[in-house]
Amino acid sequence: MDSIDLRSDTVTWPTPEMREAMARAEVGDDVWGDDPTVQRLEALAAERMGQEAGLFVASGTMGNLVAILTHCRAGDEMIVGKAAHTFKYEAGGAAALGGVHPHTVPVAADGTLDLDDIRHAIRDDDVHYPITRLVEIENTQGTVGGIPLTAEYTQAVRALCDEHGLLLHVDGARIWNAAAALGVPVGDLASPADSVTFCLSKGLCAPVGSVLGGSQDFIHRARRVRKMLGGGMRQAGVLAAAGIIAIEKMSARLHEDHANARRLAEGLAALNGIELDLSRVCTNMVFFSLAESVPYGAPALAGRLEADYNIKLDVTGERSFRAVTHYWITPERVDAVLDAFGDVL
Ligand code: TLP
Repeated sequence: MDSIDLRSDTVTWPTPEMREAMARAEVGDDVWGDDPTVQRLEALAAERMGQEAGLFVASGTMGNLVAILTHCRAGDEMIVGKAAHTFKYEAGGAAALGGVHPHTVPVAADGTLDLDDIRHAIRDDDVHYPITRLVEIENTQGTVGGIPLTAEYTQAVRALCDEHGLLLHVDGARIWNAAAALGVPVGDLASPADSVTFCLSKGLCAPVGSVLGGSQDFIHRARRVRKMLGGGMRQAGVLAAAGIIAIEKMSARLHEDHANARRLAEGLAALNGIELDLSRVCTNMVFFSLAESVPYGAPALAGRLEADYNIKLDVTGERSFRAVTHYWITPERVDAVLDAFGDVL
């Protein structure tokens, strides 16, 4: 990767080992249930998540949508964070394709949905109301800083769902980052849920795909929904082969991305003109902004860094940025970014 691309961990290229495994992958028609590599990936993912079964899907967005459509019927309601990816960035798919009504509650600075807010959002049985069916939480919570949600919090939401007969979905796009940051097995964060999605194609470096986990019965029903959405793939083993390496090898190195995020954050925080709260850097995301003293905005600075230094950043507002570290961002590249910021500011 020539550029220093910090826009997201979705930009990661597959590793040489993945490309090798993809070339050698044993394949079959997965819609017929014939692809042994997809089956291996689904079983491995389910085992690590502490779920009974897994389903390989094309993306995190598809995994969340398949989960919601499998759990809910049109007219049901899902309680979800106002800042959740599913609510903000999935093209309204749950409402458009499933008739599922999102009931949003605030996301706290620590990435959690307040339990009382969830409790108050749960509807009584009244003809005026939709039927509350599902609660969704996001781990790590991306928009508030890539903050990991603990196993204790996840258990508390589980208990609340049980009290009210509700289902729990975890959008665990970066749940492996959460597990690495908290130092717990990923199953501790994923197994309390009725369903969980995680992405192979973000920090884990696979080129395509996510896995949805849940009970045997849930995955059986989800498989039909995936087909309905056009997501039944054929010789998908070439993709699943990279996913197996993502889980077995790449999940074990995410702490390096977190250390690089901290290195970047500490370096940026020390520069005049940058405002950054170091206490919020927990995983592989660094959010920061330009101080009032800087006479230009984020788009101009990002343009300059790209044109002159081949550095790409995610501009999140007039004066704000997100930088995401990943496999292709080494400590040397972090230092090159800090030098470039030092020159430009
Ligand atoms: N997030 C992307 C963008 O869409 C914002 C990113 O660069 O962070 N859940 C969460 C928490 C996500 O952050 C994302 C992608 C998804 C789901 C969707 O995954 P994909 O892109 O595979 O559909």
